[in-house]
Amino acid sequence: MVKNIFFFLAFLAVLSLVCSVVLLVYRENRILNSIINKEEKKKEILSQMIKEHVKELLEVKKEIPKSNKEPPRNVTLGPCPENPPKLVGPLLVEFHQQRNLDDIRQEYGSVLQSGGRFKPSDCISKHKVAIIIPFRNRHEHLKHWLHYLHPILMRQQLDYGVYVINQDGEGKFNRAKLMNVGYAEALKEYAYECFVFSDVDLVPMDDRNLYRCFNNPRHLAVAMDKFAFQLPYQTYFGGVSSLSKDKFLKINGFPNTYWGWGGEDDDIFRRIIYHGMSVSRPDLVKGKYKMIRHDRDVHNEPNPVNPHKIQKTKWTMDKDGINSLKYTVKEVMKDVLYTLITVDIQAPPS
Ligand SMILES: [Mn+2]
Repeated sequence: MVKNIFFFLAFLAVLSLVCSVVLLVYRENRILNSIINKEEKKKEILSQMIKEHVKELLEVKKEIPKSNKEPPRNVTLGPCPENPPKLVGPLLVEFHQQRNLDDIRQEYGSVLQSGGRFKPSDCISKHKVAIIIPFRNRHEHLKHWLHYLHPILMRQQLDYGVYVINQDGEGKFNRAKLMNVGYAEALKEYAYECFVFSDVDLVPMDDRNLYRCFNNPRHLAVAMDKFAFQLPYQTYFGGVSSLSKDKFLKINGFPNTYWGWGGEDDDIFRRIIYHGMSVSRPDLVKGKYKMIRHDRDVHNEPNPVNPHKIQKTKWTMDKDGINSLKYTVKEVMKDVLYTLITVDIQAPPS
């Protein structure tokens, strides 16, 4: 009897041992299986993610040439960065080669809108800039200017338009009055907030010289080759300058009464100082300019009256300016590279 009980107990012990071993092995297996399963799921998710990413990349790659020209309408663009990322710094500028308008149209026409208008395609520019060029009979210079300036202004990510203000007739030339006309005419087309006034024969030699407006009126052409890359005198404001719309209005625009060559830029400098502002400038490296060599134009002789006129700027500036501007538009011509506005500014005969 005792022997039987002992055998039974022994049997039970062996049975429970076997059971627990079986259970243990089963549990281990399950844990192992679940680990293996998890790993496989992870692998699957990862490979799915990689597949989708590659698909995305391929799609983006396909879209690039399209988005350069015309971004999809439903995509909201962000603001352009404060510092344009594609500037290259010093530029090679030369005027020996004859330029052909058709070549320049071929090169930049596809990214411009009629009238020499441009907006970056990949971001919203906060610089709405009208470039104003006083002009008469300088078509060769204009070709060089367009050839060099369009790509620079594009790299600077400006929302810009080019306005060539052509003085009609053979009377005395008036640079400052033409610039006033440019201001008024450009504003009829678009809500420009900044105005860059440039002579047609001046090309910047560094694209870091930004054609935009700053807190103060800005003189850009600080280091011209014809002045040995130096400022000719401390109050010089000639060649290329920029003023925001409100600063331009604050000084009542430019004088209308400087006929012939000289003095108007000094008058503008005085207007700025008399209105409590100062002039900002780039440094002499970024502010380098190359001027196209030329003889003095006919009907633009130095006017001996002008040097005396600037002595009176303080008393004349509030009545001679944008508030007294009178002119007649004769013709507006839209080229893809620029807008040409021919105006009668009631010039005295020369
Ligand atoms: Mn010149």
